[in-house]
Amino acid sequence: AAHAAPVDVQLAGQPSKAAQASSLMTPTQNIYGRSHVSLDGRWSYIIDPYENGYYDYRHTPFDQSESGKGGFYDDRKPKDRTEWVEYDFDRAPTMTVPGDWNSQAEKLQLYEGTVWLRQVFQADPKPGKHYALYFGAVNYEAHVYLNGKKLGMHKGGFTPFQFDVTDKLAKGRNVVVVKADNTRHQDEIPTVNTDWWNYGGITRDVLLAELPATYIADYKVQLAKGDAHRIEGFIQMAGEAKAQQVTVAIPEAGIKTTVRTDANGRAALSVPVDKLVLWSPEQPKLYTVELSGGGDKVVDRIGFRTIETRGRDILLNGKSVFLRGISLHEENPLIPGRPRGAGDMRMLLQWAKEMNCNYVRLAHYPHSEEMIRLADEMGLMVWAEVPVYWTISWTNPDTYANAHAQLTDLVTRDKNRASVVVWSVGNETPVSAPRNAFMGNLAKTARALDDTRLVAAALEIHRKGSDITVEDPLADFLDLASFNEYAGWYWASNAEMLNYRFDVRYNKPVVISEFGAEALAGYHADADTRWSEEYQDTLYRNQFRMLSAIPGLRGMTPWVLVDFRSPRRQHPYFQDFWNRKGLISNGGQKKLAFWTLKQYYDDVQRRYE
Ligand code: GCB
Repeated sequence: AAHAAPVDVQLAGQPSKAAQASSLMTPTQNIYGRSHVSLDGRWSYIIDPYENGYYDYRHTPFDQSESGKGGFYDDRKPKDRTEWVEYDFDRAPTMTVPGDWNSQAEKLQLYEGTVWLRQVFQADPKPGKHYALYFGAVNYEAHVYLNGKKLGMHKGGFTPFQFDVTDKLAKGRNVVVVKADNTRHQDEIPTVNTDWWNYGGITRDVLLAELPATYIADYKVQLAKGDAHRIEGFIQMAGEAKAQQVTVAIPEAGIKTTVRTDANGRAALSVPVDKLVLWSPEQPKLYTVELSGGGDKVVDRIGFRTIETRGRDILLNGKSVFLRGISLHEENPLIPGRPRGAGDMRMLLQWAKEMNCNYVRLAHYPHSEEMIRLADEMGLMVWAEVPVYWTISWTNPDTYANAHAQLTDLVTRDKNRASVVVWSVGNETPVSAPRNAFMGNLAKTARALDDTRLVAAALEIHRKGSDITVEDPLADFLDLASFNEYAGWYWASNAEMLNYRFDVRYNKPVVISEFGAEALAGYHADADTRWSEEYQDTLYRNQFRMLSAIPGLRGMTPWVLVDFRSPRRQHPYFQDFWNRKGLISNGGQKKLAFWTLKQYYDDVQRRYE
């Protein structure tokens, strides 16, 4: 024990106060619209594969010891030249936040494990204000410390979380340390097996927000389900005096209404409206919405539209619409890595617009809030999804609770975004009784949280002879018949696929959530040669022929906008860790099928006008 770090005695099974305490709070709605400073920039980091900064040499967490001391979150310096300290953030390398770590150091490209990140910032907390430390996303498990004290832990790589730091901020110098761990586990969401890169780190913005003593914590301001003449929603106040008069104003539309929140800070909102210019891809109208009350004021940009299904039709603002979509990952292939700002995201969405899309599937996890706000602005409808993907631990109640929390956080964050028209509760999950219960509950949850949007999941197909069917009890809970089908790629070839036909028996709109083929940009051959642009292009043409025969076809999101990184893609020449199903290469080069899909969408658009 001669070289053990100083630890305190801890009684077995009794976590200290430090370990129990958590300042986690529900993220504030529209955090970007609140007074804040950004803690983005260069953060110092320490790679810690053995979690040496978290556990002592007996593998007891330092923060479960009485003093809570000894971990790297102490950001310790030797007091003098005699003292022993084996880490030093000041001499450690730095990386950009927001940004995944894999793309920022060679040592980290394939790394899965713990990295410590530290930022130093100045603060001047004022009495009577609330302070919140907000993280847009950390993949996957984050332990956050402020000035050596633990604020709490959060799991889930794609949803925001926030800590109340009102009594914890120091005047002057503050140190925030994050232990980010992207290790995959079977019982987590997502689980161990995915077809995308497990980018680790602080992948979205970090903000310190200042809020008044009483403040508007959350609100929903949207059209009522299927009713273009009524705004419905709620206001949620938090802080000292929660019962308040709150005014909601949309000056441009001549709307102003006042509600009274109850002792819990809650008020329902219901306002008749007429003559609103409705949001649509053709005219993505956003209104300035002002909420004020209790000494707080917040301004948002909100669009208003209705989305419904009727039989096999999808109605946007009461009019039949075809979802001309494309699937995409939240990855900038040019880095390659997670987008580091709105410019990266705009590039991706602009590519979709160039293909004449009016819709995107943001697969397979919640993309950043900025992405959704851009979709609002650029006029793209959105399918938003939680990473309930493939073989989840369906019978583990903790796993369900985690999926439920991620879905709740997604809906909570994006409920005011007109662009979001579909909540997806998962992708390609194998039918079984426990899975049906798990995902059925998620679908009910999505609907209970927000009944103004469609609820869907990407289902799987079955083949019987030459018939392709979709038989999934989960469909009863869903608004769309959506499924992934890899005709021409994982089964059958270009030459064979037209011998099959779809037999989709649901009286629901059919929106194909995926099809596709891999092609290495610039590799040219005939339409029967795998990996060639011609193969991919012909597969798209064949797909259009097959799919056009489905009576209820109302949209599609082929897989995928851009080549993306995946550890599962190991062909040394054609793939080299890239899934090549992109219509655009990782270098930004458009493949033949890009133009073919655009052509198809141009034709569809003409038919729907
Ligand atoms: C799928 C998955 C997607 C994969 C894709 C593929 O069905 O939903 O995540 O990347 O197939 O390329 O195999």
